[in-house]
Order: sequence, then C-alpha cells, then structure tokens
Amino acid sequence: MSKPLVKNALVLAIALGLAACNETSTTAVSGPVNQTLVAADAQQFVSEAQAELAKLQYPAAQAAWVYQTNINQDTAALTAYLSEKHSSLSTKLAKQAADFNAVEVDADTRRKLNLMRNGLVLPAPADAKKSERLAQITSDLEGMYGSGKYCRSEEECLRLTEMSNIMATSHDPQLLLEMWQGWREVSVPMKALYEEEVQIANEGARELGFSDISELWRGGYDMPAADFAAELDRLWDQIKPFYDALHCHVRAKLGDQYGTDIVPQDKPIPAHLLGNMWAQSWGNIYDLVKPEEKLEVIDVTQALVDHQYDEIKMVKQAESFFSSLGFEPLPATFWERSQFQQPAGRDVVCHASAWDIDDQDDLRIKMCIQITGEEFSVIHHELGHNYYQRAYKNQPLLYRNSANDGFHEAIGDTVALSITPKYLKEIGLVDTIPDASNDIGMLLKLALDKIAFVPFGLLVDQWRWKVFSGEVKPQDYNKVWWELREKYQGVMAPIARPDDAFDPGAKYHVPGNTPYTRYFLAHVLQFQFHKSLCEIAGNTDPIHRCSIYGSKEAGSALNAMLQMGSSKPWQEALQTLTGKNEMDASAILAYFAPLKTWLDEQNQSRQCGWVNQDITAQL
Ligand code: X8Z
Ligand code: ZN
Repeated sequence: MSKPLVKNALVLAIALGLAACNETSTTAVSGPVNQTLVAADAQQFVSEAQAELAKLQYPAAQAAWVYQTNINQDTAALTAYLSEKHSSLSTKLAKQAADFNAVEVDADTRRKLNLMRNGLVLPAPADAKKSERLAQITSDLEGMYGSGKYCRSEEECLRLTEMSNIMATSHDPQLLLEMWQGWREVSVPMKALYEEEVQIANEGARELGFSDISELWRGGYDMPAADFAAELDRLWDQIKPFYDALHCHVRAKLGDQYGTDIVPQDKPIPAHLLGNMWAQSWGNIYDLVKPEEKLEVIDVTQALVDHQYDEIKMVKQAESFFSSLGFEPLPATFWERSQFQQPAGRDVVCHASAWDIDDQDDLRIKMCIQITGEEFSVIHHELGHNYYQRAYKNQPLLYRNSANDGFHEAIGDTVALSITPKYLKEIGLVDTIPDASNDIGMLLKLALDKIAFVPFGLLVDQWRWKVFSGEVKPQDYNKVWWELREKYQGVMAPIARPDDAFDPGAKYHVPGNTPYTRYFLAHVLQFQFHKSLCEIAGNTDPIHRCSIYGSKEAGSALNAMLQMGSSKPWQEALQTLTGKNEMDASAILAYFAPLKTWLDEQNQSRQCGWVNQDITAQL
C-alpha cells in the first residue's frame, strides 16, 4: 500500500513520486540567479535536509501506525501533531531547495533537490494555523474512513470488511444495493472537510510555485506533466479495445443473471453487481460470467480453506515465495509488530498497507486478512512493498523510494502472477494441474481482476486532478465522479445519488490522500516485469503459465532494479530489468491474447458499448 500503501518516513508527507524532470546532465535549472550559492552549499543543504527529515520521519511513522491500528482521539491528536511537524519541515525544505535552481550542481544533487521539491503529496502552507488545520483534517478523514460503519438497524452495524464480503459473494440484487448504498453514507460528512483540505493544500502548492496540487502530482514522473498525461492516454488506448470486449461479455452475462431491466444492454453496468464495493475488480463474479463449457479452474479460496490456512500461514507462504527468489527472510519484528487480523474492540484502518517505520528493518504490514484467494494476492502485493523498501534501504534518504510510484505497486503483483497451478501444486495447495484446454477459464478469472481494473485505476486521479485544479467545483464533485465512471468504466450508479453524496470519499485513497495513477501504471508494468523475469528464469511455458518460483536468476535481476530505489529516472530502472525504457501495454495484451479471441467470439452477435447522458462509447 502506500501510503500504502507504502508508509515510510518520506512517504508521510512526500509521495512515492519522482522528480519532474529527467536530469542527466550537470546544467543548472532555470530560476533566479543567486550569486552567493555554489555547488558545495547545495550538497551541504541536501545532506543536512536528509538528516533533519530523518529525525522527524520515524516518530511520525510510529504515530501514524499507532493511529491506524487504534483509532481514537488521542492517537488522532498525536499523529496530527507529528505529521504537521514533518509536513511543514518537508515544505520548508522544498522551498529552500528552489534557492539552488540557478546554481550549477552535479546531476545527483540536482535530482535530490528536485525530489525534495516535487515529492510532496499535500504541501503545508507557511501559515502555522493552516498547516495545523491541514494535518487535523488529514487525520480526521483517515479516521472517518477507518471507523466507518453502516447500521442496518439500531442493533446491527456493519464494517467495511463484512460489507465487502457480502459484495463479493451475494447474488441478491437487493442486498447488494443495500450494502452499496450503506457504505456511501460513510462518506457524506467527508465532503466539507475534503473541500477545505484541497483549498489549504493548494495554497501550499502555490507557495512552492505550482499552480495547484495536480501539477505536483503529475510532476513526479521524470518527464513534463503534459507528456505524462499523454503517456496515460497512450497506454489506455492500447488496452481499451480489450476492456470493451470484456465489458460487453460481462454485461450480457449479468443481463442473463439479473434480467435486462436491472442490467440494460445499452447502458453502463450498475456498480453494485460486479462483486466489489467499488466495481474496480470483478474476479468475484467469475461464476456468473464463466464459459458455458465445464472448465477446471482452481478455486484458491477453497484450497486455502481445505488446507486449513490461517492468516499467518498465508503470509508465511508468501514470504517463502520471495525467499525462493533469494530474498532474505523477513525480520522477527515483522512477525511481532504487524497487524494481520482485525482486532476486536477498537477501530483500525483495515485497508491493506505496508510500512517501513525506520527505513531499515522495521518492516510491517497492516491488514485485516480474509482467508481468500484475493487476499492471498494482496499479501504478496504488500510484501512486494516491504522487499522493495528493504532493497533500497542503503540509498540516501531521498532515494529510498521506488523508481516511480507505479513500480512500488507493481512488485508484489508481479510475484503474484507466478501463483500458477504449477506453483500451487508444488506447495501442496492443489493435487492436479488443469490441462491447457482449461486456460480460457483461468485467463478470464484473472482478466476480471486485472483488465477490469485498468479504467478505474485511471479515473480516480482524472477526477482528483480536475478537483485540485478547480475545473470541477464542489457542487459538481459527485456528478463529475459518475461522469468519469461512465466514460472510462462503463459503470453507473445503480440509483440516483442524493445531492449531498460524496461517493469518491467511499474509496479509501480519497480520504487517505493516496495518489491512484500508480495502480494504473502498476497494472501495465507488472506484465512487463513478469515477461522479462520469465525470460530470465528460462521459462518455456505460455506466459500465463509461467511461474518464476525458485529462480534465483529472476530474483537477482529483480533485486538489481529494486536496490536502485529512486536514484535514477524510472526509465533507467525499467531498462535495467526489461531492456526497454518505455511503459508498454503490449505485455498485458499478449498475456491475455487467447482470451481476446474467445471474447470476440462470444460478443459476435451482441451490441457492445454504452450510452449515457454525456458520453457515447461505440465499439
Ligand atoms: O490499495 C491497494 C493496496 C495497497 S497499496 C491494497 N490497492 C488498490 C486498491 O485497493 O484500491 C491495490 C490495487 C488497487
Ligand atoms: Zn500497494
């Protein structure tokens, strides 16, 4: 997770982003010339800044941990206090870094100065009152999400974990609608706070010379912000035809299941029927959309239950995958300090995250693990963060981060792509490996998670960037959210939304202020990584059957990239592992290619695409 998301010191106030420009030379950046400063001053500034940040970062991380694993007014006050201190220090240093804009410095120092300036998520304004208010709101929103409940009656209140389980397993449209609506009551009171938060953080961004926070968020990718936006469009254009084919098939099958009154065949799909609270990944409805012919597809949830896996055993199993690649086992403190289960009697933020409290060995995950195949993958996802954090721990503080934030999100997922039938047999979770005639089932199940996610991964920040820039005003927050959901995902609200609804706030990363484009990138990158690692491992199977389990060669190639941290532009890190310096969706498309052929056959006589108020998408 990051902000787990991924939590480490820097990450508390500084995102997992990178410098805005790809600095490879020693030329000075433009800006007011300060005659008195020289390169040695810049180096000294960077080194002192890192030391100052380190001093505050660890207590701030500890306070955030205590808060998120025990939400109450005292822990809220402690985390707000320390995060304000850390955040105002980070912003002060970011401003000072700009003093060196016109000073000729070596490329390494320039990169660190850029990271200092561009790495903030919500910059604090210089005004102490505003800075304190920002920290307060940030912690309040986190707490509101973490402690959120929907009460069906005076006696029965449900938490997100329970509601998500119902969304994943029920096929009762009334019950699904109730859960869907109920969880969105939690975010109604967030709206005013969110508005205020955006306003204050925008002030902080302007003090740093950015037009608003969106410019900051888009600036962390070693390329101009406008080029990055174009990169996103390019990648989405590559994937969209596949997504449209999947959407068409799923809508038709849901029409069969629920009737075309509930699932009209020319409109977006109602958001409560896709097996997930946010309709972001659809693997849980595999049984409703699977091929007619009887195919053998491994049910990992069932296998875990049959083999009496508990939370710890699932994490141990995931750790042993990384060990098989040559990574050192996790430290004893990981097992002592992590939160694996939802504790009784107190509120916690259940949304999964990975933490690096001291930037050295105090690695932890925080989850409320469910015994399901889906959560088994999430555990690998989180451990991917932890192994990344450990791999770059010897870098200078400003480089203790991923190449770009998509890389951090992609590592654990890459490893999880190797949870193949062959691997499951090897570790004794299943007895037989289904033969290749069953592959369409396996590919469909995975595509329901991976391909279905892509437009959601894109739209969350498309919405936020418009909100931050002021293009979308508070009165239109919810309306534009649903316009984007319809445009990108072809998913619609199942019922008219009330005027005071703030549906984006029902997704963790909005009140949690975690940038989301990282997951879109991760879904592209993980297939690029998987392909390269499989080649390195000498795989000869079709790519969707490749597991890198046990390959020390693949592990060491992966580690070579991880240990670079953010010391080099991400293009170089990508090149190190894949030999290419561009993000490219052809790997994900190649992985699922046989499924595309199958989907196109299924859709032959179907009317695909969707129409809504503003947007017509025709296939
Ligand atoms: O938030 C996460 C991780 C933690 S970084 C569990 N993910 C996104 C989400 O849940 O919305 C992973 C995939 C997308
Ligand atoms: Zn993550």
